[in-house]
Amino acid sequence: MVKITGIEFRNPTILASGIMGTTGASLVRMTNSGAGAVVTKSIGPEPKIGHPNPSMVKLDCGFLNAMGLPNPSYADFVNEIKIAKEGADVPVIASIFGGNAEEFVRVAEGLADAKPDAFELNVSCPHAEGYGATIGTDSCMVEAITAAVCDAVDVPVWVKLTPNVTDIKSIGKAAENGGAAAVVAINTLRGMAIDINSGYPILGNRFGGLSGSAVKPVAIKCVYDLYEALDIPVIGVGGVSSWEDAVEMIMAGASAVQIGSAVHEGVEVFADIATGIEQFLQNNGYAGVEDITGLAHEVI
Ligand code: RRO
Repeated sequence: MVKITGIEFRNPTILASGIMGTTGASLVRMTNSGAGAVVTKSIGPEPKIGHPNPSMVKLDCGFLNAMGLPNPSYADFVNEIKIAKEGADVPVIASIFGGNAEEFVRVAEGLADAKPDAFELNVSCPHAEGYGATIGTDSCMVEAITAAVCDAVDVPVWVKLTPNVTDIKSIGKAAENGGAAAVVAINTLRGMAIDINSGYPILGNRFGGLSGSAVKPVAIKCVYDLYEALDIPVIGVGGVSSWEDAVEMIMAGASAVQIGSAVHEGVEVFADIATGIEQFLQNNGYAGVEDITGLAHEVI
């Protein structure tokens, strides 16, 4: 059991936004597979089809995606969160996006009826002009949006950060100053793949966001830096596919880990990782995840 931002989780594994989070039923399936909490696909103010196909490509080192924030809008999605809340015995977190503070607030208020346990503000999609790609690199906007949503809702607000910046600590500080209860790091790292036979970039959007094992060291460093800079919890995400990866992320400073790309290998990943962490803690005489959160900072 872990408690973060006042919410109790049966284990420190959380389904990351974007994977298996487009319906209430798929969110419930993830909780039945052992996830300690689930985060929805990011939901915005208007229906959005997303970028043209191909919108996802599998690489040796992970996935590149440019889905383009496809979603049915908050008005249509609110019922999916209700279904998830009814069927899930773990916290359900609503990931939301918008182009400005007013849109973020409209989406949060529109979903509040479904009683999500927290909101995760997606200010970090790497390939969505006008949404994450620009917002998440601007500390003033991050602070203003976070403050506006915190004012409008009565549940914890988490802010998901982009690694596509030179100083993630200052963006994390802006989220903290705005009233965020936690930061989540990292969203995907901007990248591209080219088909050498045609010479064309493979993704319909030409570039996208990289996830999976390739980004794990980037995520570890971001979590490490944020843990040092902030007083609020850091939730780690990026390339975690084994309990060893999760322990590494926790030692960097994470209070819990989100799992995204690895879910494509099988939904057992949540139970496997949660059991592995538990056994590691027991074998080494630790009482809980808190005992090893940020441990890497204590080593001289
Ligand atoms: O939908 C997407 O293309 C997407 C989003 Br919203 C995001 O936050 N991160 C990502 O890699 N893709």
